[in-house]
Amino acid sequence: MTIDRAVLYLLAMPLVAPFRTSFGEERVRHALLVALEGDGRTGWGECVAGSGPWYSGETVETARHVLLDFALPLLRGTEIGHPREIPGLLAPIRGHPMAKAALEAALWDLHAQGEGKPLASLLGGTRDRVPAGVSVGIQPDIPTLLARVGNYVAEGYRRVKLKIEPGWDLEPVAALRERFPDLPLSVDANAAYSPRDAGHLQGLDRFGLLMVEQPLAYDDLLGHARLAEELATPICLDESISSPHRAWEALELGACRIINVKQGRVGGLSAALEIHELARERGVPIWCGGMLETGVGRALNVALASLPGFTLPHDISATDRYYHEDIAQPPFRLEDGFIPVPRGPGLGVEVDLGRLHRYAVGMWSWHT
Ligand code: OSB
Ligand code: MG
Repeated sequence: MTIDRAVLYLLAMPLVAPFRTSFGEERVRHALLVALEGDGRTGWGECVAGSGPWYSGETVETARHVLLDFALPLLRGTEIGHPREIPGLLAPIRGHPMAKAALEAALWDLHAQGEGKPLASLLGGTRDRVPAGVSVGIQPDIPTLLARVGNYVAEGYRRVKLKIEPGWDLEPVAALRERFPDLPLSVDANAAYSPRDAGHLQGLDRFGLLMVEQPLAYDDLLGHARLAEELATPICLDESISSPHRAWEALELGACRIINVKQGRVGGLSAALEIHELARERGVPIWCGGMLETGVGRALNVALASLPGFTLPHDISATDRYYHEDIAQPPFRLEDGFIPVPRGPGLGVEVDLGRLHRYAVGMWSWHT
């Protein structure tokens, strides 16, 4: 494969409902899409960076800058045999994992289309559907929370993850547990607590949660290892796992028992596959996280989640949980609490160019 042209699209996609986490509220998801043209085909990748540097240091604007001014020029005129070569080719760029991952993703789509195979089978996927969980933002009050979760449960979601922060933790979890005694339930703090909160977090132990996700700061592996000794609830790390090496360190330290895998956060699909291997060798359960992706990013997540080491329900929900109208077709739908893995070549979804242009608030073209 050689890349002839790249087009970057910045989309502003209105969410069906505001999504609030401990780091802020989002009403419109800004998504940076990468379209790579080569060998007469177009491959699509979605950058999972957000509009501000809250979840990670990257933003859609830093990603656009790094892609156009540094990453794409590194690939100029290069014959790429396989998308696994991308991390090596982009290695001169320090950091910016989400920007790099978007480029690698588009190359995987191009490669899979060229082979005429679904991305899932090229990655080594073994499932034809993946269990769907739903991530529930911080709600204005407990009745609203119970109503919202009640709807998701009725739709068939197999696990509910509640966003928590100081002031919105033990009470909403107790209310959910009381209303839904057998529901697989987890919580995600997005780094909102400090090591001094260990005693308070022990209050979560009586609710039989699957896990508590990222209670402490993104760069505090040792703090998580110490907290793990105080908690019965397993710790899952998200923000802290920025690479396969960091995953290894976290497991060696005992900082987590479960890993939330997001290919964007770890620098691409190749890195995500390495973490999958590591987790399998060690018998560590992993699952696929989400970043409110459009159907382009979700198609890739579904493909990744079809690998055998992904053993827990994912933050992969149906399209209508995020958007009234998605730029990718067909929408992802829940079937008995699962999302079917697309069967078509590449990502297995089509980008609707009319919708793409309707939601685009910026567009940049790059030529070799
Ligand atoms: O921490 O997992 C997170 C969304 C944006 C940023 C961080 C996170 C999330 C989610 C959404 O929880 C999960 C989804 O896409 O369904
Ligand atoms: Mg998280």
